[in-house]
Amino acid sequence: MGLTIDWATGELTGQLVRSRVKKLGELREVFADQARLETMDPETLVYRVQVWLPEDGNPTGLLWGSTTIAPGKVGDEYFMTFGHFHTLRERPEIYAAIRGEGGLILMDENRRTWMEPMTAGSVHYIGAGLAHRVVNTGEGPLTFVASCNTDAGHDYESILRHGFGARLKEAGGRPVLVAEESLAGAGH
Ligand code: S6P
Ligand code: ZN
Repeated sequence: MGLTIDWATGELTGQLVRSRVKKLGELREVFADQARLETMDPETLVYRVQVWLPEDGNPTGLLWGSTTIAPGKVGDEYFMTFGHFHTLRERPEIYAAIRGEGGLILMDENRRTWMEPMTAGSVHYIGAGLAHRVVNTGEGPLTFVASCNTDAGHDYESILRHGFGARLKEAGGRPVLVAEESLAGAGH
């Protein structure tokens, strides 16, 4: 089908592959430390997404994607994806990490939030109705592949408004999932 993946880097090649990048300036709302963000270059590349979409006209076809998140932090919060629910909440997704170290943050509609560690070879089933975001806690790039139905859609608006229920931050040299409630209590 004219699509290849380089398993070392996650790079997709093929005529139907579309690529997009997210820079720090487009992710202002998702990081907690706004003062620190102001001191950083908004052109900093945080992640790159490649998606292959089939052309079979099947409304519930399957897409194949690859995302690479650069290493980095805004203050003590690691670089991460924007995160989203699927517009069609019943649509699940599968992620599989191919390099790097990090965490998949999952959140249900009641804002209950938890994390699954990601490392080369870990496979993650994102059940229906769960918001998902990936965080790079390592020294190098974190890459994962993804597949879900092409009609799933992205609901970024809910994340923009309410965020996730917890953040992955560095504390004492290691990643710690910190509940937003306690952040609010601390005056953030
Ligand atoms: C699509 C899938 C991924 C993400 C990508 C970037 O359903 O979950 O391809 O789009 O990892 O994340 P985000 O939150 O910016 O779409
Ligand atoms: Zn998704």
